[in-house]
Amino acid sequence: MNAIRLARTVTKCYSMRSYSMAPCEILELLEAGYQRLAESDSQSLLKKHLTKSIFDKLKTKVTPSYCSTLLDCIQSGLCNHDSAVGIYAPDPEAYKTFADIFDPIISDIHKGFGKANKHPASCYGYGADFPNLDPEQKYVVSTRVRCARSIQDFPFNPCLSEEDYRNLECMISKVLLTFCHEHSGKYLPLKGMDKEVQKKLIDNHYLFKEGDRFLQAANASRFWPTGRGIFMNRDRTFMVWVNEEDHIRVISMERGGDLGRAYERMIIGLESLAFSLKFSCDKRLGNLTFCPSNLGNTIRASVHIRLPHIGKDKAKLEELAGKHNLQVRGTSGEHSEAKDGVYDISNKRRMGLTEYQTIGEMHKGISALIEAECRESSKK
Ligand code: ADP
Ligand code: DAR
Repeated sequence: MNAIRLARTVTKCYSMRSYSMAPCEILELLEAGYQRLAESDSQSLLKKHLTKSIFDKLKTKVTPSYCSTLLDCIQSGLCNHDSAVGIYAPDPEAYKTFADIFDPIISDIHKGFGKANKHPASCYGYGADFPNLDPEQKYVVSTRVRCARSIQDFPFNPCLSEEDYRNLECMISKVLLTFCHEHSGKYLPLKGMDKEVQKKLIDNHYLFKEGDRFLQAANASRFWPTGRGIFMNRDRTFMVWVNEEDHIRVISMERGGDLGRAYERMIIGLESLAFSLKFSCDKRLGNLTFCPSNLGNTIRASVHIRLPHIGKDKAKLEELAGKHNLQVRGTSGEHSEAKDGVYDISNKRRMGLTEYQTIGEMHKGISALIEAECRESSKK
C-alpha cells in the first residue's frame, strides 16, 4: 500500500477514534508493514530497534488523550525503508505510551542518552563567548541557528485538525507581530502565497520545502497549506516557521561565520515567544518535538561551508565530522546533495547537554574542520 493511501486509511480511522486499543484494521496494516520492513534491507533505526517482541507488546496500545497508535508513530518508516530514523511522535504522550521503541532510538540518535538520563535545564549563556568562525571569510558562506518548540495542550501533526492548524497559526503569528527592533517583521501565510515568491524563499534557504515524503507518510501534511507560514524580519536574518514539521521553528541566519551573533538573535526571539506562549516540555526529555531527533534543547547550529580539500571525499568528511559530533548535509539541507562544494555541517547532539554546550561543541568542531582544511591546503 502506498504512503498516501495508508495515510488516508489511518486518517479515516483517526477521525472516528474513541477506542482503548488499536482496532483490527490498524493491526492488519501494522502486521503487513512490519513484515515488509523485516524483509527489507532498510538501515533505519526503526528496523534496528523494533524487535518482534517490542512490536507485539506495543501494537495494540493507544495514547490516552488522542488514541494515537503504533501505526501513527511508524507508518513513515514502514512506507520509506530508506528512512534514517523512521518514527515520529503523533502526540506528546506517545513518548511514554511507546517508550519501548522510542527510548532505544533516542539513545541511538543522542549518543547514549539512556532511560536513567535527564535532559538538563536550559542554559543559553552568551553569544559573545563564540568568536567568528571564519573572520577572513575564506570558508564559511553563512551560519544558521534554529530550535523547535511545541505549544502545550496541542498534539503533533497527525492528530491536528484543520481548526487546530488555524488556531495555532493565529496564536503564534499574533505574538510574532508584536516583536520590535531587529526582530520586527511580517507574517506570510503559505496559503495564497505567490508560487514565484515561495520558490525564491525556498531557493534562498529561508522557507521550508514542500512535499517531504517522510512527513507526508507520517500524516504531517494534511490540510496543507492551511495553518502553515513564515515570519521574517526586514533584514531576513530572523525567521519563524509555523506548523511545518513542528509547531514552531525559530531561525536566525548570518552571512559569514558570526555564530555568536546568530545565536544571540535566536535566543532573543525564542525568549520573546516564551514570554507569551506555553511550550510542551517533559521532565526527562526536555522540549518535546514531532521527531525524536529534535528532542532536548532542539538546537541545530549549522554553517554553509566550502572545504575544497577535505571536502573532496564526502565519506571521509563525514568520518572526520563524526569525530567532532558533527553531521554533514547537502546545500539544501536534509536529503539533499552539496552543490558548488557547499556543505551544511551542524551539531549532531541536542539531548543531555545545554544550549550553551551544544553551540560550544559545534563551534569547536567547525573550527577543527577549518584547521584540517588549512593543513591540507598548505601541503599542496
Ligand atoms: P532544519 O531541520 O534545520 O530546518 P533542513 O536540513 O531542512 O534542516 O534545512 C532547512 C533549510 O535551512 C534548508 O534550505 C537549508 O539549506 C537551510 N540551511 C541550513 N543551514 C544553513 C546555513 N548555515 N546557511 C544557509 N542556509 C542554511
Ligand atoms: N526523514 C526522516 C526524519 C529524520 C530526521 N529529520 C527530521 N526530523 N527532519 C527519516 O527518518 O529519515
